[in-house]
Order: sequence, then C-alpha cells, then structure tokens
Amino acid sequence: MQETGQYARRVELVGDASLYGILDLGYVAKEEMRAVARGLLEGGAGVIQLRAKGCDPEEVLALFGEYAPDLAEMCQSFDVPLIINDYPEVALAVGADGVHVGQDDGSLVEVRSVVGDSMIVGRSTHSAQQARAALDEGFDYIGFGPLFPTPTKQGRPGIGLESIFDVENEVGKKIPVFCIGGIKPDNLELVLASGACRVVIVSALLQASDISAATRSIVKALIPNT
Ligand code: TZP
Ligand code: MG
Repeated sequence: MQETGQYARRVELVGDASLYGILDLGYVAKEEMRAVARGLLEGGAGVIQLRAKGCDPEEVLALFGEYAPDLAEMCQSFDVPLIINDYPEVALAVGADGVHVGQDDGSLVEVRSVVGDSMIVGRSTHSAQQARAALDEGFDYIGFGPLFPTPTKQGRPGIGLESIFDVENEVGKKIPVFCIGGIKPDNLELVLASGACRVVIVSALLQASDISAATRSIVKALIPNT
C-alpha cells in the first residue's frame, strides 16, 4: 500500500475506536501477552498499545521476539492498530501501526524523523492547554488525563472531569481524544456524562477475571448499539 494510503487507513481505524486497550506489562506477565491481547481484541478494543515501562528499547524488542512475534499480525487480523509506547524505533522494527509519546518524549517532527509519514503518532496530554498544543502540532490523537489518580501512573494527580467538554469541543472535533486514568465500569457513566466520547482503560480490564467479557461490556456502554 502507498504510504499516504496506509497512513489514512490507520488514522481512520483510530477514529473508529471508542475503547483503547493497553497491554501494560505492569499487570500482564510476559508469557500472557498474546492471550491478553487476544482477549482485548475479541472484546472489541479498537486500539491496542504495548506499554512496558522500565524496559529499554532493546528489552521491548527482545520481549516481542520471544513472547509475541505475531502481535502485529494478530492486531491486523482484527483491523486494530497496534501502538508502541515511548519508542519510535521499536514501533518501526516490530511492524506496529504507530507510537505513543509523552510530553517529555520529543516533538512530533523528531518522532516522525524516525517513524516516517505512514505511522500514527499519539501524545499524552494532562491539561486543556497541552491538548490544544498537541492538535496544533499535528499529532494524530491524544490521551487526556489522568482524570483520576491511578496506581497505573503513579505520582500524577487526577485532573478531574471539568475540562473534558471543552477539550472534546476544541480538539475532539478534529482528532480523537481518549480520556484516561482511573476509569472503571462504575465511574464510566460519570465520565461519559462529563463529555468523554472515547476512553483508555488499563487496570480495570487487565485485572478482570474475564478480560474479553469485561472489554465487551465497556464497548457496549460506549456504543450502546454494539
Ligand atoms: N496515562 C495517564 S493515566 C494512565 C496512563 C498510561 C494509566 C491509566 O491506567 P488505569 O489503570 O486505567 O487507571
Ligand atoms: Mg512516554
């Protein structure tokens, strides 16, 4: 596929997603990576990210080779983009669809100089101002949060629900905005009533006894007719 066609398709797939799942190795044993990814995919997650905090790029690559060499193909078979957290060079090497970077991980231009023009590049944002800046810079989507304090991202205060409506209005009309941080089945309704359209959920899915069923039930709540 031509680079521009591939990029457009990837952007479209992210735009179709209401639930973004993260394969976070803080919760998932390496040996379980594939099974957990399959559970998230079967449950209807529309984006999958691999997040391996504490691993350097070489370690993430080694993990892939040993435990999930076919992860990109697995996601592809569900028409779901695979995103790698933090490391553009790893995203490129494992055939992922994109990379997700934080506020301190460099500019979009720097990331694109590694991954090229056909990959999705997402940005973490923690305020309405950062959300607007990410849109202006040209990122393909943003994470917005943490809405609530969460053990998955320690040391960051919750930003609350107050600015979701504004961010959805100003940024979410142009690029997908995924609210993140402390979202669980029992506060999802409140998060949606506060203006959120799309969410990232990590621990509440990964700690569920049936990951696929938990994922499916969140997707149902996000898209009532699914
Ligand atoms: N960035 C902001 S909050 C967060 C990340 C990666 C973690 C969200 O995890 P959880 O378990 O859904 O609160
Ligand atoms: Mg980062």
